[in-house]
Amino acid sequence: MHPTQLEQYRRDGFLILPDLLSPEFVREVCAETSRIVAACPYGQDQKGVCWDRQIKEGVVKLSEADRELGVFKLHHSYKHDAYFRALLDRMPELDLVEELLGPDLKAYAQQLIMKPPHHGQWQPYHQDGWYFNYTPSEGVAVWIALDDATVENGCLWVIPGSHHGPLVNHHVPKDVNHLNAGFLEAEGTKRDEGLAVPLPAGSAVLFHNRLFHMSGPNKTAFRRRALVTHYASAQWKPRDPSKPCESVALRGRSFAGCI
Ligand SMILES: O=C(O)CCC(=O)C(=O)O
Repeated sequence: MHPTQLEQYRRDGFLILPDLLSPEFVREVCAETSRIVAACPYGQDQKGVCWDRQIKEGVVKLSEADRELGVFKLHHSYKHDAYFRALLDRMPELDLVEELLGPDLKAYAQQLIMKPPHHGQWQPYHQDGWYFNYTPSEGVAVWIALDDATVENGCLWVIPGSHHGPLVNHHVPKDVNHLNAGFLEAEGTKRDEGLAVPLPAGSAVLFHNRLFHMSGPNKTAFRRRALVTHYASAQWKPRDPSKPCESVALRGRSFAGCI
């Protein structure tokens, strides 16, 4: 990592990584995603395939040809699928992440987030560290656009520098219908603040896990997909040892009593 990139990451809490994935790599990940969704019964959450709440509640009905547009997330597909497990070791950001987190590196989460055309939901401002059962909250996410991500189709928004503050409480927003499970809003954030991070397919944003970030609704006729991998140090401890704490060792050592 260039010293100016490191300085920028420390100051702003995020860093743009242009052209991180080649167009071939992007196509491959999208094809593997289609394979997984095709094997999942319509509207039934299974093996990490999470259907949009509007599909499950029948608010939106899709034809068989469009079924893939009803899934909003593949969650931890590495647990269920050899391709996605192997993908964790192939991610091109690993060297950069190792520079930030040290040589004992774990993947803490793997998500493929899809915002369907027209009905793709808004995801409120949140801090990923609030969801994650490890301390210190110094983890890193790498969010890679698999389609061109624009303001219109729901790109990421960030509040630069917000990672300098602590983790705050999150709650279910009361004024939003059909929000997907787990979409919480960080207290004290305003919905009209922040900086949009539009990215062409294959480019990425790396960000700190206390950075407030959100994504808007998809108002276009085209979906917006992103591959997000979250990283932590194998030396960190579970925040609540009584709760499950799953992670995958990628590099270096593992430690007893740690994540
Ligand atoms: O891709 C999105 O729409 C939101 C992603 C996000 O907030 C996250 O990965 O924590």
